[in-house]
Amino acid sequence: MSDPWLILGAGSIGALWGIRLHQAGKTPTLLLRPEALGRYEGLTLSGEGKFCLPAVSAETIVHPISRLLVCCKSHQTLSALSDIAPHLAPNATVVVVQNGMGVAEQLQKKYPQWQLFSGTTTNGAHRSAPFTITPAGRGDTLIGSLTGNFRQAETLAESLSCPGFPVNACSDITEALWQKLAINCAINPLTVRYRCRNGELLSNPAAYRDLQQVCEEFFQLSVALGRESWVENLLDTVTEVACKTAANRSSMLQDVEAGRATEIEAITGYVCGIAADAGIDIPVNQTLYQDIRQLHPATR
Ligand code: KPL
Repeated sequence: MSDPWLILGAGSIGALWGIRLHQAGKTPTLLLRPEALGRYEGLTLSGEGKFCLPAVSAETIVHPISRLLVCCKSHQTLSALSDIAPHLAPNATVVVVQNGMGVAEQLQKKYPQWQLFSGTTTNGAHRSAPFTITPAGRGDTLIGSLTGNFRQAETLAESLSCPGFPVNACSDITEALWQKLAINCAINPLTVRYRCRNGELLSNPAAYRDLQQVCEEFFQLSVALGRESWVENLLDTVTEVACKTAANRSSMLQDVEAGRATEIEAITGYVCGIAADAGIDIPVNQTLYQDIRQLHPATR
């Protein structure tokens, strides 16, 4: 039998996933910082109660970690992993599921010995207090290998899949990540600009004009990269997601409202970097990038 998963990042997605795995009898363990471990008394899921998943901190781990599911925010990942890297087995399996792009590639360069997988989820949840979450709509989760090992991704998807949190393997995870990046690029920064829920981006004419422009710029960039087939009908896709998640506050708006750093670097910042390298002008995205990174000094 394979080793159970350690989950790094007990935010909304990490906690929800952990609870669903725990309910399915897959015995995940939370990996917390020592100060968080001191406060931890179980995870609470609104409407369902308390779940006492085991939790450890890296310092107290006896055996090297062989399977790590990383659900922390993109801007926290590199430093969190450099703290725990000495506790990982040399060929550990590491699955990184978060918004944005770019972090997994950096991890791959820094830790070539790990078996690295990347993932994306449309499962919704928000954290109302530490270790307390509310689910906000069921979605799909895809994981895949950045180096294309589909068989291994299938095995991992099966072990991470559970009722209430289905996981599938994806043969081209870069395409799936690019599609989710397009959605986050359109919705997240604009919900911050207009301080609104996702659905209001469709009913506010100024916000909707911006949404159209962000999508058009993202599409033009995709054309320049030969990825246009990945984001055909982007505005329709974004409109559908904004409708389905109409009542949600985007994760970026939640971060801004809570005074936390946002994922703007891994979302719009990543796209602006790619556009600059390709010599493509994306002014609406550029302005959003500058505006949002100024909101929280730690983002810079
Ligand atoms: O992924 C999201 C987020 O808020 O980060 C969307 C899809 C925009 C849903 O809120």
